[in-house]
Amino acid sequence: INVFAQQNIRLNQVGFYPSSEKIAVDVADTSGSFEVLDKNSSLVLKSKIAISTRPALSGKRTGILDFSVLKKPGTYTLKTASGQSYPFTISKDVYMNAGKAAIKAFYYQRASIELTSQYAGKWARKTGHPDNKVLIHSSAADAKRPEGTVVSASRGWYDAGDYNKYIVNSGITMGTLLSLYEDFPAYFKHLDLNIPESKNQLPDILDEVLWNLRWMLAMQDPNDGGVYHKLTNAKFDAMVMPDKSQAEPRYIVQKGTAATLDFAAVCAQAARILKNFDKELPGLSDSCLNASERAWLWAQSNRDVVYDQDKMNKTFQPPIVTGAYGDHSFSDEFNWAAAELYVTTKKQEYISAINLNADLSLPNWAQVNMLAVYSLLRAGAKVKPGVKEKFLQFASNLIKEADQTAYKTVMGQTARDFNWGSSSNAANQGIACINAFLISKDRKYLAYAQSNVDYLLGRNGTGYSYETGVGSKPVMHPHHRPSVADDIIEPIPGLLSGGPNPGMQDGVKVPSLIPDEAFIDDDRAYACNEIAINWNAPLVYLVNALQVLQKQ
Ligand code: 9MR
Repeated sequence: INVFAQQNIRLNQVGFYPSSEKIAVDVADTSGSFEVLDKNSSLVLKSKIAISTRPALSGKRTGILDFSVLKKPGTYTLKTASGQSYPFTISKDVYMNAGKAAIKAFYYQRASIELTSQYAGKWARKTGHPDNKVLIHSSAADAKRPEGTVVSASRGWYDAGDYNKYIVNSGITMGTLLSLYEDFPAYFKHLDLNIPESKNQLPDILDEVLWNLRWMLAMQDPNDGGVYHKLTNAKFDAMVMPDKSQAEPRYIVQKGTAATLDFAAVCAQAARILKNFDKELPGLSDSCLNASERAWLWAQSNRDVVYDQDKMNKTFQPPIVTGAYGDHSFSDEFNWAAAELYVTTKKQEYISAINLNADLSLPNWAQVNMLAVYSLLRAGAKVKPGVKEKFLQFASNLIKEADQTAYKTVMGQTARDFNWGSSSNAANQGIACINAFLISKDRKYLAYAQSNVDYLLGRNGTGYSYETGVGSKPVMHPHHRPSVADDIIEPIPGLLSGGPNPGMQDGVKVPSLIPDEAFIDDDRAYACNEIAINWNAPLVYLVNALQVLQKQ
């Protein structure tokens, strides 16, 4: 098979549910017909290629192949004048593996634990970063915890391709995973991820989340309730395995308003979920709520403590030059923390603290209003009048021109979708569609959510599946220290590459500056091919939610 011709047909390289919409895109053919062949190469369907309503960001139109009428489970390929596609499957459990792998990726990101072959297979590795003796950095020092105080803050997930642990980015990540659990608890009751805790009474996804929650709890200053911004090396490590970078001292830096409120939100949400597991985890739910309310109080009297790393480095030693996650506006973090605290405690003071008058936008590490919206919607339409209507308006805008685009996806309606971590925009758009479906029961939103799964797994401007280990042409060289340093050909599976970003902030030249094609599968290219927990979490949500909903 001619691999170049295979790549002309862009499609979800995993496949489709029997009932879902089935679209592929031919970037070389815009007319004529296409064939669907079964695994014996027998013709099962022949139909016309339609030309896309709008050109792609490249300026070219594409051919749209719609074979939604095909519902019979099996393995197939598509054939056009320009080539033959990778094989794909139609089955009722089609995203089971992709969904589980994306959650399991968090296990591979665990700090402070050895990954044994029983759970990690060929990606077994030694313990990295025990983090039981980290130092209070000068920026975080006070009378009770002077500079150099030794603190234990073990566990947690590595943020991304690097080995540092950042509260702000953990916040949105945890909120997304906990929301997935809250939206579909029955599905997770028996989902086995083959992690060390799989045999206990807790759903595996919660066991995984607990690994990070316990670290987060250790990042709260016990003396005043404020939460430190991050636990980090002074500089990024070389591309080495976790156990090889442990000689570097690790620091806990300055407290901040964003970190404290994100922490408050996560702990409040965790508190209400863990209440159902008080027998298995005595007291943890109460501890979480207590931690959350103390954090909230700290933020009430520290409403505007920015984490400005450059400014910090002018005063404090040693300079810290790892990821900044420096947010400057906190109204959204106040909203999110207040919403989670309200849903958990039903105390009036929290609902009164929520102000969602600003325009809604998709969530990212610096903008978390939408996480407040999701939790308020889940709690019921009456909780905050107007929020439901406002969100449905947002959702209907979000999908407005998706059908006209060259790839027929919600993703990529504008070039602005392609910034650092663009794959997470696709996944978060998909989550918004899922939420729109959950509250409206309008199935068109499921089809739009599906369109972005298709985007992530191959129906896109590069032809890559952005989830490692999934599909026929997955990314193979993500900027991810263990995947680079472990001498194993395949990267760790289930990780989401950041995706196209013409910014080239890493200095690595991408082959094209067309926004949706500005990508290179190169492990030096951290601005387009790193992985990160806040990108993986929405992938986890989207793929697993569809797995639940499309079966119904
Ligand atoms: O995802 C972050 C992106 O929005 C920022 O533009 C970028 C530059 O500040 O940083 C990204 O986050 C990185 C973090 O700072 C350090 N760990 C790796 C993260 C993903 O690249």
